[in-house]
Amino acid sequence: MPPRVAVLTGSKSDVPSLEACTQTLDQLGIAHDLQVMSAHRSPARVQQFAAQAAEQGYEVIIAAAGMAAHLPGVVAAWTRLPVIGVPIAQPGTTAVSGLDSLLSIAQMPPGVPVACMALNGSRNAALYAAAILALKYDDVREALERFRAEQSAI
Ligand code: RP5
Repeated sequence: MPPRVAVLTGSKSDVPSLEACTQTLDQLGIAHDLQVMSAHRSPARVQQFAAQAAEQGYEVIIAAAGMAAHLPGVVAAWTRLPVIGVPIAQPGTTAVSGLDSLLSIAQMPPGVPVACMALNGSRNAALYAAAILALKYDDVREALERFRAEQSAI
């Protein structure tokens, strides 16, 4: 099955913070792939990916980044697909405890929205992507309903 969700991240160093995201997508049976690209260090790659993402078959993009976290906003500028941003705060990498990445993602200007999750909230990014896909796909809706029922039973 071709990936429905692209999981992007600004650095290899962010990848451990995305394990909860990819595990949850796996748990829900949502095909996805993970790619590292940076709005600052590899801007041409970001543009190329985002501008072609819809025609490649992706339906939702999750973009995670830390510090001046411009990746989700730049991706959103190049695609009409819904973009879910995950601000990353790696221990010791940010002098302002992640407030930099949180505000960089939350404070998008009008016209180019990005859904902003909690700091390191990558599991919720997967669940939010699932909620979007559940509007269209019965298998995702059923998987999400099972997940919510199991969560309520605990
Ligand atoms: C951001 O800078 C990345 O998303 C990462 O969270 C942070 C540090 O990146 P590295 O210096 O570890 O590559 O762009």
